[in-house]
Amino acid sequence: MSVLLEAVGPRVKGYCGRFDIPIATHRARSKIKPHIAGQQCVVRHYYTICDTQNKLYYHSTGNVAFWGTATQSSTDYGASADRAIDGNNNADAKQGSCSHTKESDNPWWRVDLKANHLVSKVRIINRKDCCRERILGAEIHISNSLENHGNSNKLCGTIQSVSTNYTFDCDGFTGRYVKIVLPGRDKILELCEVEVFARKAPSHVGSVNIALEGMATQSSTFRGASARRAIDGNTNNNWINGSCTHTKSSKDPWWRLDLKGTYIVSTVKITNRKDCCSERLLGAEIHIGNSPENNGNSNRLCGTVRSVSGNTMEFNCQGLAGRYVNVNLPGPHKILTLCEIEVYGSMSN
Ligand SMILES: [Ca+2]
Ligand SMILES: [Ca+2]
Repeated sequence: MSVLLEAVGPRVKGYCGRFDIPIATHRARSKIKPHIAGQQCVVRHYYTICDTQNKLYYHSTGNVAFWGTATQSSTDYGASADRAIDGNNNADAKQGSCSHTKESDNPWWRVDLKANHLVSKVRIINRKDCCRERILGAEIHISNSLENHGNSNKLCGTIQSVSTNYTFDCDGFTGRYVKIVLPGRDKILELCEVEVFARKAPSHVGSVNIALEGMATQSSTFRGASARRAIDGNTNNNWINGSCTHTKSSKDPWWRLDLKGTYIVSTVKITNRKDCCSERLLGAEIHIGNSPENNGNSNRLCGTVRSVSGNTMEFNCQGLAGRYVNVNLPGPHKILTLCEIEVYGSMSN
């Protein structure tokens, strides 16, 4: 089988055309060198490969799971984890291209993408010759570390119906590991293929407060206490000093920061008002994403204010990506006051 290659971008030199590579075995790795930063190529059939100086390289915009390493909690019938990333979508388990754990509690499967990636979609091919319902309840987690066995990470989705394949929109998630967990007793996890569509994230996550460069708005403004005050670089949290925002008392008030580009956010810090009324912020939610829908309040949730004090609170957003950072306060008759919002992250390129 051959794969049609086509190159874009000025950095790609050399031959690009129709290559005969052993995709028939779907394990061409030994012949293909890993990603080179800055190189841009596109390819059909999920394989993103380009040739320079007689070496094949790929650019991680396609199915990057294919280039990862897979592992699982246990293996039965020799159906190893890497069968789910062999590039072969054959869903008849007897054909030898599906993974299979032993019957066990909370079985899992995981692919290591070898670097932090900005994930857009995860596609899962289920077994179809039998046992399709076994996959029900499986969860897709994306994380950048294996701390706490990779379970303290972000949930992209849960399989809730019996089908032959599933596509999950994981836009806004970044991570190196994609893990599929099947919670429950005496479960068997079988995956015929897992495809992860993603591109490589910058290796360095900034330590600069990017909020300062953004533009702030809010649902309403009380007595001139504008949205801008939460990004004026001043964490003074005494209202009288004029560096805290204040909406009118209203239903679901919100504050939004427009970063004017997509950033991968590691941390958001909120400085609450201290001279009074700290409890008003209870239940406030931080959302991050690219959608302006619902004023940005429907983007992915980074965290919720569960306890308040007059001090600065820190939220780990674990690499959620987006242009908008929102703080909204669900409920009737609410007042949203923020003395400072700091956002730490990097441009996603
Ligand atoms: Ca397979
Ligand atoms: Ca301020």
